[in-house]
Amino acid sequence: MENGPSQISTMKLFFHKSSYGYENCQEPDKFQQTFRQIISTAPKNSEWTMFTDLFQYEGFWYTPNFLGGVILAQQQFKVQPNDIILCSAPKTGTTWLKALGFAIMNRACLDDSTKNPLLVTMPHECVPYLEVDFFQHKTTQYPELPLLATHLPYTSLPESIPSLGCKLVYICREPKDVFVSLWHFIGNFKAKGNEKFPLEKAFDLFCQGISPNGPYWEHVLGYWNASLRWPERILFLKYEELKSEAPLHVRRLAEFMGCPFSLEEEKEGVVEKIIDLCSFQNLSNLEVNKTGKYPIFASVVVENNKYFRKGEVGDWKNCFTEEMKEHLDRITENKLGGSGFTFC
Ligand code: PAP
Repeated sequence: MENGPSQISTMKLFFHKSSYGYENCQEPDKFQQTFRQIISTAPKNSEWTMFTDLFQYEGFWYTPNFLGGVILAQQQFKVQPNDIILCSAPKTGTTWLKALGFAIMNRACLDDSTKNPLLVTMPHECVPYLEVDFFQHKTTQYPELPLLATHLPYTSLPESIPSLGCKLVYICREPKDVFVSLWHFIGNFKAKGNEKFPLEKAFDLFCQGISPNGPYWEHVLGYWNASLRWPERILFLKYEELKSEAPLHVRRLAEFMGCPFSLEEEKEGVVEKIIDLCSFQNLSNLEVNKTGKYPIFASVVVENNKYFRKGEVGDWKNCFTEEMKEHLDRITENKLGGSGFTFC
């Protein structure tokens, strides 16, 4: 299936064709055995007290739920050749990228009515996570949409993704803002003793690379290096650039996804309409995102508004000391220096 504009003109929403379902797990015993074995031997960290323990697998840290999803996805998940995967580390712009990807692909049927999914559905429910939804046999609302998302690092993606040469879009964000966003987000979960998790402790763990799907820098580097090697297959976006030059990057995104804007669409202002539709201002004020809830896992239900906090660049300035700034910048320099990559 091509993802071209001709299909968009059919006025049908795209639906994802991949089958989800633990019931589709061909070898549940194999999965259970591997999962148990990894959990019992993997390095463990119990310091993020509002989460369950984090386990290290293939160099990255996961909660048990996510770890189960990673293993099952690696064992079972088969993408379709034309699927496009939206990749990111947590808190780097995933919700925004999902909204934009979904809007670009379905732009012919996005109006102001309740038929427009983005006005009535949280972006996370429009584009499923391969390591979350597959694992839990959630039925996606859009089963034929050729769009998926993942927080997995490049080196842990299910084999079928690189081998089929699927297109990947990666979004990253400046690490200080990622950390602050993460710290606020985890503050929504009750820490042991009901106290807010101390900023300094969270900072220390993040700097050590111990954070969900961390180390953050290695996550970025994996996709960055892959994007240098396969530029036609991996589009690399930066949150800050998307903020400052949205039209440019939304056009890049549409072109990369195989559905560039036509001259007619350009004249009609479709690019701007998509940007407005997916803006923080618009999405965060929708009823669904103010009052709805997103069940990531059966045991982890998050209010949608927690995914729309401030959406700003540079919020770290409101809670970092000069020493914290220098420390985090030094880590970034040490880890990324020489890679050719710089954050904005
Ligand atoms: P996730 O990994 O848990 O899905 P993710 O969407 O990647 O989170 O990141 C959430 C951040 O994106 C929040 O940043 P903040 O804490 O600094 O405010 C959130 O506000 C921001 N965000 C969500 N939607 C948008 C949007 N439409 N435009 C810009 N930023 C957004």
